Amino acid sequence: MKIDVLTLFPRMFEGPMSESIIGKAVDKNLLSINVMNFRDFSDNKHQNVDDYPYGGGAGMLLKAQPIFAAFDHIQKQAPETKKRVILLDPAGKTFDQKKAEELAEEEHLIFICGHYEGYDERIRSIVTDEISLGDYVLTGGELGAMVVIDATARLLPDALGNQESAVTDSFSTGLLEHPHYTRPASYRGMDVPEVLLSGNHQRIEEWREKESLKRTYERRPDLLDHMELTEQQQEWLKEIME
Ligand code: 4GS
Repeated sequence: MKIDVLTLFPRMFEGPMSESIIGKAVDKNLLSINVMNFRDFSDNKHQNVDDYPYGGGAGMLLKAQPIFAAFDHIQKQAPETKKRVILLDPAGKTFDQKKAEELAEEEHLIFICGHYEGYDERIRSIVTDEISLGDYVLTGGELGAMVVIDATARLLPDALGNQESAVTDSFSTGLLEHPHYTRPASYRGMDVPEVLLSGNHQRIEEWREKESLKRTYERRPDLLDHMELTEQQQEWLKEIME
């Protein structure tokens, strides 16, 4: 997968995009990330990238010109690839695992990170996806882009080592994860549930599934609304609710 990022603060990406799983995915050539300062594409002698809003009002807006010029440059470098152009914006659709799975199928992603009050509306004409991180205000789109890249890139084939698994993750199963324990069996008076020490794999699996369901019901009942539960799960859920 190829990723281009348009930002005014390229250094923000240095750490997060070179460490851990994402760093390894880059090293393994599963992923290449090119971070560009779109100020370099300004046609203005002061390299301005923002301007006052028509009609007046508070704050500055990101100009269309530097973004279009940077986009043209990318288009020229890779004319053949199908591109998704992602704008980080609070007005976008809230990012979720389903979106990460969808983006992980793509060949080429371009992220546009704004700073300022907003974007010249015409920028949206090259955008395919508007994504919001959530209902809060950030200083810019950079952290949002990094979150989307992180969640997406770890889903690329071979990005995760044997130590991690995308299959049992919360949200890919539809349920939150069951409680986990590691050694010792007793710590500060808190004991590991007996079933996990029993060696009975069928009982363990059943306990985990039930705990998963229980945790989801208690903490994120909204997740259950969109799920097809098996007969067994429906039975357990009834038990849990009583
Ligand atoms: C978000 C968000 C955001 C909006 C950027 C005000 C600076 C700021 N971007 N998800 N101007 N939430 N952007 O708050 O993506």
